[in-house]
Amino acid sequence: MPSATEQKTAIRAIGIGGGGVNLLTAFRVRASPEIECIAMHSVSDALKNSNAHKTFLLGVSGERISRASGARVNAEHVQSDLRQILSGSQLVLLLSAFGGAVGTGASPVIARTAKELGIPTIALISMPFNWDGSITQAVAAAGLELLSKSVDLLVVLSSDTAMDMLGNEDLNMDETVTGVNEVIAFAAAEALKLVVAAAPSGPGYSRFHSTTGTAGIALFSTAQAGGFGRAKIAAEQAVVCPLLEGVALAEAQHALVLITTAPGSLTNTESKLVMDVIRQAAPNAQCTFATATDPLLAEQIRVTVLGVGLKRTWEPIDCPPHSVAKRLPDAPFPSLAMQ
Ligand SMILES: Nc1nc2c(ncn2[C@@H]2O[C@H](COP(=O)(O)OP(=O)(O)OP(=O)(O)O)[C@@H](O)[C@H]2O)c(=O)[nH]1
Ligand SMILES: [Mg+2]
Repeated sequence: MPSATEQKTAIRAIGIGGGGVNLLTAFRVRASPEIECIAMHSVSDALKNSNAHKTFLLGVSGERISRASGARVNAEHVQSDLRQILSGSQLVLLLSAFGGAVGTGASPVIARTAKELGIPTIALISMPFNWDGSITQAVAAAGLELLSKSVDLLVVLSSDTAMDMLGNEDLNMDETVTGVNEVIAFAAAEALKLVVAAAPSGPGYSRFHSTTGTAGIALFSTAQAGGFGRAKIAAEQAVVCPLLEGVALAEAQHALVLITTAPGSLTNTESKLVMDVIRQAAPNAQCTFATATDPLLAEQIRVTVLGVGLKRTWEPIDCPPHSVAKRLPDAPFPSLAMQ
């Protein structure tokens, strides 16, 4: 059982499924050491090389499952253990790559368990690469739909957009996915920092819920600039470069903004300039801003935006019942399954 102090401060980051465990590995390296990282998978081998503080087997058999529905049932079987792991958390961050079985199936169960315990929950989900095909995309979209019912903030990122951001077409597949995971892990750490800074009293996260009872999805965007006019340049880049295509900040109901500079370097004129740009880009949004410092930024400024309450639909397709089961486990990144 956590102590009273731990109960008050515990933030838990949970990586679920193969991609989720990889994302958590990249996240832990850059996250604050007080955050407890827990890797979850239904296959024991997939947890062996995780750098998480704790690992948890999502199911009783430790064997591979081929469909999200099976992974969901497995997670339901261990729900009382999940409750124990989650209880006492002040905030939970779920990390997963959707489109497969474990992450897509189990994440909604974990989110629902957190919700039943009254714990504010953020999920940061990467959508499949385009090369994974439309069935995988549809599986991911169905998972998002379910997940959105239980989380307070659902940040969706495109793996392809993250790959484009790497800007290097000569990387091999492993290097590409490692790079993509670093981009996504950076986004996760930054989004968490932003939510904690912008809603310091914690449970105010529920204000992100719309009248439909769900938070919609949130877009993540960030940009950095230095030199003359740095604040305006960074803000203007941040509003046009979300890590998800098909959504626009203009539609956001809330905009959370984090401005980070080296200590003592941010001027009030710069804060105003940044927020002017954000307000213009998201005219209907309620804007909240927070500041943070990072000595490593030197003369640079970073502007990070979460546009909350967006609608994004993914093409519905008829998913043949057996085609998902036939998908090769962990294709196309076999070597990453062990990371
Ligand atoms: N961004 C990112 N995506 C990944 C990674 N590994 C796999 N994916 C993609 O994420 C989707 C789901 O894959 P996994 O996370 O391995 O799926 P899973 O939840 O472990 O479920 P199964 O492998 O089907 O048991 C697929 O579309 C993969 O292409 C990763 O390390 N990072
Ligand atoms: Mg997998």
